Amino acid sequence: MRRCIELAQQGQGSVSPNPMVGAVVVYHHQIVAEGWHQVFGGPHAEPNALALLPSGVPLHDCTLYVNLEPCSHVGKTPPCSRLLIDKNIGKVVIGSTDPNPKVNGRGIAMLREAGISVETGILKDQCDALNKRFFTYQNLKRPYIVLKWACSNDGFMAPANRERVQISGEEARVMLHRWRAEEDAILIGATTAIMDKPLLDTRLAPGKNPLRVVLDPNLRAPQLPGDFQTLIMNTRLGKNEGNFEWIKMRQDFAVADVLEILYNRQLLSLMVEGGAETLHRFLAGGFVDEIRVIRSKKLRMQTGVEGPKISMPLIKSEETNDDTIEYYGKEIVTCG
Ligand code: AOF
Ligand code: ZN
Repeated sequence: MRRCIELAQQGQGSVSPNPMVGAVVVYHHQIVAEGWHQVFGGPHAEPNALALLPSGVPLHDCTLYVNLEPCSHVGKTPPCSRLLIDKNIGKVVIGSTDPNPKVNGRGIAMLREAGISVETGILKDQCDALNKRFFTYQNLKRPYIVLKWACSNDGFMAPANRERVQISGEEARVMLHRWRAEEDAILIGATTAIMDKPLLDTRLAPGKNPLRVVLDPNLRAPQLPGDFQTLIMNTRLGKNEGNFEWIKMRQDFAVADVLEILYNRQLLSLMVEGGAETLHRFLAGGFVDEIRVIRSKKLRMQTGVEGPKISMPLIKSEETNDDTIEYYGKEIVTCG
């Protein structure tokens, strides 16, 4: 199952809104074939693994391990459970059950009804953590939400005049770009868009650029630099111009309205990069799964815009040369 997780992770960044899935076939205690879901719309992990099975290996004497319940629905590909039944697999070992209402236990039931021995819940916590974004999206009908901010050693995000001050060091900036590549969307408020004019891209790390989302009810902010996909949530106009899309919202629209739009666009995850007011709105609504704080080791401000109070437990912290990276969450946030 650990190998399944490793394989699955190779789909990171190219399978969303699908989950990351890896599968291995074991014959006489040895892995004889492996596969993973590589790209959205492409074949699932199980057919990819079975396609590489060496000839002469009898599948009815093999066990297939997979970190997510094999699917039971006809989607972009035929159901994996059907394939495993037709190929006469000996046994199936599963990590997480699939919360997608099209599957949700039916894959396991199909296999069992066909007389196949099925074991479930193996390394379940790690398998659930691997697909925390997909699970949150399916179960809560909203993207998985990471709140992120950088602050001085004494907890200030910006000086009182809101001028841009470089808080985090080089290593933390590279880390942030890696984080961005892991999420489907990045969101900021109008004040941050006006004061920082951020690119919100991933130029310092490999990986795709996430969709950019700006909350700008009264269209106060100039257009963000860079020609990347961008949504501007506002109350004035709806229009499309190249990569930029203005979405007209009702007056006094709430965070929940924004999340509903992101959900309908099948965005599994969102990183909120500030500023303080936007972070507060997410926290006040309880729309948070994880918080990451980049805290400077040396910089002290004494006054300014304070970072939000955190009521989640500290899960771990990491040191870079200039900063301490604090991770807060409800549960285990790693899947290693
Ligand atoms: C599996 N194996 O490797 C994956 C599964 O649109 P489709 O047809 O690709 O189906 C997507 C759904 O299938 C996805 O939402 C999830 O429920 C399941 N993903 N299932 O048996 C896999 N990636
Ligand atoms: Zn499948």
